[in-house]
Amino acid sequence: MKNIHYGKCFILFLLLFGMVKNGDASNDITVAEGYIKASIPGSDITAAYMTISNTANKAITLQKITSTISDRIEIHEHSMTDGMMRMREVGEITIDANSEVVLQPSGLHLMIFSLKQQVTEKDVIPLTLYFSNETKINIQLPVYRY
Ligand SMILES: [Cu+2]
Repeated sequence: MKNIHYGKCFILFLLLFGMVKNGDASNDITVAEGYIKASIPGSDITAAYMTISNTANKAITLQKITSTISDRIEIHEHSMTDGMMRMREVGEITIDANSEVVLQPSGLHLMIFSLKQQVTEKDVIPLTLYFSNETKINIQLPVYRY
């Protein structure tokens, strides 16, 4: 009877361990609520949004993004200049210690240029995010309609 109990505990331990391992490469960084906007027919650009959380006690910086659908992904920010909504490239995004940064329409976003394929609903798009703590995180983003 006791042995069965321990066996269950061991399986639970394996499951939990597996979940934590999935959260790699950096357990300090998690990405949630990510999605990509479906590309407009005839256009070869789109944007990706997500929430990046940093549970480390130091700031971590997102430095580079790669994907199979594009060789050029930039970090952009929308801002109001002279009453006009403008976009500009920002080299990186710093996520402060124990905080999160939200990438969203009209704010920070990942700009995806020169799409190699039309991005449509039901697609799942892989992105790799490279961080300053020498880790990279692979994510799979759903596509929502523009
Ligand atoms: Cu942009």
